[in-house]
Amino acid sequence: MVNKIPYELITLDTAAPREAEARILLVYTGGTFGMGQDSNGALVPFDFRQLLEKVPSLSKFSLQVTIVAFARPIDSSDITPDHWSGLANIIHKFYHAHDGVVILHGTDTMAYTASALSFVLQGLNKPVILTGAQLPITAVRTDALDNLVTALEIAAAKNAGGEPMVPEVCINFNNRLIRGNRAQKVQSNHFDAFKSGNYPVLARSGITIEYNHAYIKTYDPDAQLVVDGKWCRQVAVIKLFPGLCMEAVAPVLQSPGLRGIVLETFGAGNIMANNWLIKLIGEALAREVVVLNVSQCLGGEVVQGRYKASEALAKMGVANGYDLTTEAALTKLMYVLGKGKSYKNTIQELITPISGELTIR
Ligand code: ASN
Repeated sequence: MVNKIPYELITLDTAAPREAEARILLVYTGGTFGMGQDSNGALVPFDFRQLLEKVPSLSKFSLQVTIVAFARPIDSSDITPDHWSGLANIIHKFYHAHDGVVILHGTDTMAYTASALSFVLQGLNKPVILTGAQLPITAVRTDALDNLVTALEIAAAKNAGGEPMVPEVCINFNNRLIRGNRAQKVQSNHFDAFKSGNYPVLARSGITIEYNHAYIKTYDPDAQLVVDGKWCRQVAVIKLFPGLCMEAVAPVLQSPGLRGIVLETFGAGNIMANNWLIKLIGEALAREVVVLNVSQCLGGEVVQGRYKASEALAKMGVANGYDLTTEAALTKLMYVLGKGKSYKNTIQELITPISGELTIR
């Protein structure tokens, strides 16, 4: 991967002159979290050199924090696969010298980035915790402080044997720790922005942080971090709805460069018994376009063949997306197609869990 994002490096030692209990890499990408008001009251990115001033409680931690702040912080609507690669490269570069990573990211596309990182960071055995905020750090009622402080504590947490408590990519938000590739943004107004419809919460933070150990990825001391992703961008999402017309989807399904489609179906994977749509999907499959079936429901899974309305998809060779979120399905499709494997192997890899993103019952 070649993607490099210009950034500023800032170090913060809240433990000095003692030795820090943990070394954390804190990557600031942008989003609402880091906004401050300029003299005219306009929201502008806040200067991370002032982090300790804005969050004095950080000095109670015994941490050595390396801050990598994007030179040009972005709203997460502007995140691209190049940023996923850039983030993965930054994590790889600083990995060995740190115990955990916290990424400050806008909430709008955080679930996509968390999913993408969970695939591209193969052999990860340290925490990578994404967080952000619904209100800027400078706002009186901000959720930024709680989210950041808890994310740092989780990224630094070790069990009695000295192993990282959560060696995987997660989102920490509003006192809940969620597996990154199971998360979806469900709220744009309230603090409770993320949900995981198909996988239990990995930790809840209240007076203490209670970890749900049975559902957290097991630590592998021998794992070696490898970052090797290329993203295939010739993909699309088609969301079914009653009344969907051929003029709207035919140009997508017939597009010559198309390599993959995430088909957001009804309920347990159902589609209308519509000849033109089934025919178009069949023609795309014949051109070796991968079609991955996920449900529009927040909870539950696709079971192709449970209803008559999904039988045709199974017979045609549409891949069963089980309980994948659309965010995880799309980023997985981009990641797996990017490897350039055969059609058969690509489909096999898509329906096999890579980092806990789907459950096969
Ligand atoms: N538009 C912002 C972003 O995703 C929203 C937020 O961070 N709360 O960058």
